[in-house]
Amino acid sequence: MTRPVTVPAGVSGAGEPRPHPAWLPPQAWRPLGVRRVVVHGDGLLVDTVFAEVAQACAAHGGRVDRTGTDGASAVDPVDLVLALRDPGPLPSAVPAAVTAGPTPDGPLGDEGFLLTRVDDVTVVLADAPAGLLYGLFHLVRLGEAAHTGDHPARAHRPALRRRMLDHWDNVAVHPVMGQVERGYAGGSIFWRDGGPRGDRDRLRAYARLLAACGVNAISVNNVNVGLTEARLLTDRLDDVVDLADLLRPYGIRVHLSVTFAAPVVLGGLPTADPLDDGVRDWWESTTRRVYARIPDFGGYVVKADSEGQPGPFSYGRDHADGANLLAAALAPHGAVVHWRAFVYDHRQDWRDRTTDRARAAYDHFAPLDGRFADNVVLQVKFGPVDFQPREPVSPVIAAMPATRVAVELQVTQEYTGQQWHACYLAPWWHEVLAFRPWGPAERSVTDVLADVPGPGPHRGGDLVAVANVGDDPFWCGHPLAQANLYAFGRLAWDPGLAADAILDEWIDLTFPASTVGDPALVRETLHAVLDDSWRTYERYTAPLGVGFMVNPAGHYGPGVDGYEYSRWGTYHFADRDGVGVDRTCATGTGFAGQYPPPWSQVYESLERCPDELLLFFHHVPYSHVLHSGVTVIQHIYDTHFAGVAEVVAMRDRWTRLAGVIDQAVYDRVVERFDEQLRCATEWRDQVNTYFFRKSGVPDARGRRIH
Ligand code: GCW
Repeated sequence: MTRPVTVPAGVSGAGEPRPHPAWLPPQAWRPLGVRRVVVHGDGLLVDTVFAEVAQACAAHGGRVDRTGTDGASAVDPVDLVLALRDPGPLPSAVPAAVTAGPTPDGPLGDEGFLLTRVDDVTVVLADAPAGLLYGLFHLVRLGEAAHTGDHPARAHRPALRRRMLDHWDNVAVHPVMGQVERGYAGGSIFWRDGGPRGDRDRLRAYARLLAACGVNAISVNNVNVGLTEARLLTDRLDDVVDLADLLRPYGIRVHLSVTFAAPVVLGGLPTADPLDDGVRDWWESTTRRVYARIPDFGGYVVKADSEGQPGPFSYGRDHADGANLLAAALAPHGAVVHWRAFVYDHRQDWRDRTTDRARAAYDHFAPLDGRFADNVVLQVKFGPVDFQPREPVSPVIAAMPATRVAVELQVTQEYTGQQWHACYLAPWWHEVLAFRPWGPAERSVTDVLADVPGPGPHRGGDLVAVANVGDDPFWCGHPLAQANLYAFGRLAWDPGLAADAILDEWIDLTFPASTVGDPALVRETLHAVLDDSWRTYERYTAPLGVGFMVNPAGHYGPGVDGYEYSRWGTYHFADRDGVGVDRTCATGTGFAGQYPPPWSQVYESLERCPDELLLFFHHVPYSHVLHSGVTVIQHIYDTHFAGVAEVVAMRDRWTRLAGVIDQAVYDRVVERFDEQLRCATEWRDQVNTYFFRKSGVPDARGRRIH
């Protein structure tokens, strides 16, 4: 049973180091905590709101009361009201002007809230407890501004209904991938050495941080499901119940990654064939048992027929058969299955030029559009290959108008510096979400996910990301990687937010002015370091969208030919004359033709293809002149020298914060910058030398190439 929450007071469980407060330090609560506050309404999440306000007031000298059913309270006068509109009368402290006015732009829904300020009273109204919780965190974000001047009534609602993090955390330590697959922040916050980790304070603190940026769903185990993890669905369900209880007070629903072979490996059935009645019954009864324990369980995440995971192909069935099987078991409970579209041949022969991994998701799934049940969410990686620092947006998003789609981002920095490199990813995600698959006058990716009407059917969907959190004291290894987690939640709530505005929010919360020596310098430095850091990373790594020049052992650092003769389908085809993958319809793999016009034509055309994606779509000679006016080979040299110079500048900028911010944060970032510079230099030298040796073309500016 879930009890009302005890707000984490900053002290962690026995023997555990206290984690960094991230974007909820006590000082961020001060503007709210000095007020006279009334909380009105019932329910678990209203209890959370009350507990949060009470803690803030206890710390900062304010007062809070909860109204009775008659709307009366002991606090009078009142500066702030947080109230559910239903049931019963609103607290008398709500100014008449607020109650009289209509809600701007329609109903508030399950998670929305209305914020206004008149007659010196700030009012947050919601129709459901989650709305009140999000309203509370919005006040924290606004700080003092929430309590000054007049605010015309404004409704706030999330653009996307599910804002979800997938943890690739293993219960049992995997011999190769460890406790967290592609995790760069220590161990798992959920699991340790085969069982629950048991740090309940940290989990509560995590739930709270996530709610404060808008996340409302978590999958708690890796999509590669081992035998131990499979059992979370059955005899290890208690562990999941426990997590659900901890996360629920912050409006977060738990999801599980399950293995498609569960009926065989857990149920002892001879088959997992999706059309078999026994298999269907097994999933239905197993799912019923989950709901008996976790009534608000979110659903399943499935990686099937992918990188060795079992799936419907083994039974001659397709992925609509597979996904619909689980969807049918979940439908009576109002839940969804996130079915991943990351299906490709991971045993490709590098000699085979007819197979193109980029094509695979579309080839598998586009023909199935219209066959998926309403509660299937097809989870598509944002790009066609694999979370590279630069890829075109996946054509699958536009190809499946009759299917719900979730776009999957990667907050964990598998291919973007593994939380040793400062790489603020919000500008990149913003670009992905703003992409208009049908051309500039048509809907964007956000519109597709948010269910904005357009021509043809449309179903709406989710934004999902692979989490970057572990048991590290700074949560993310790199303290500045916290900004990525925060930005993911905020973009999922409001994909229209600008990356630099999100960074400002994060700076204000994480480094409150009262806690740092020189707030203006902190802001200026963090912007200087982070605003362009993704592009800097791109500059010193694989050029012009070609991707996958990483070291195959761990995906960190350069390995230009590391994947060139492998089975993974990620090649750059560099030779003495040129580099890049011909994905045109005219002479290549035809991938460009998977886009609707105008993008199919833009990408097909050597002249029109954007520079940053040139080598993703075309194989060109080193002498090819880019739109920027320089040749491909000179671009490679220039960007690699520039990228490293930028890292030097970032590192130098950071040192200005010595003595200005928290010493531990400062030191950890210094350590990370030293490594980023070492690694970026290695990237520069290996990439430049590689292409100099291949092409024989010297650097026009005569810089040192080894
Ligand atoms: O990017 C790749 C990773 C794998 C991961 C896979 C996936 C969980 O290298 O570690 O497996 O993607 O998304 O399933």
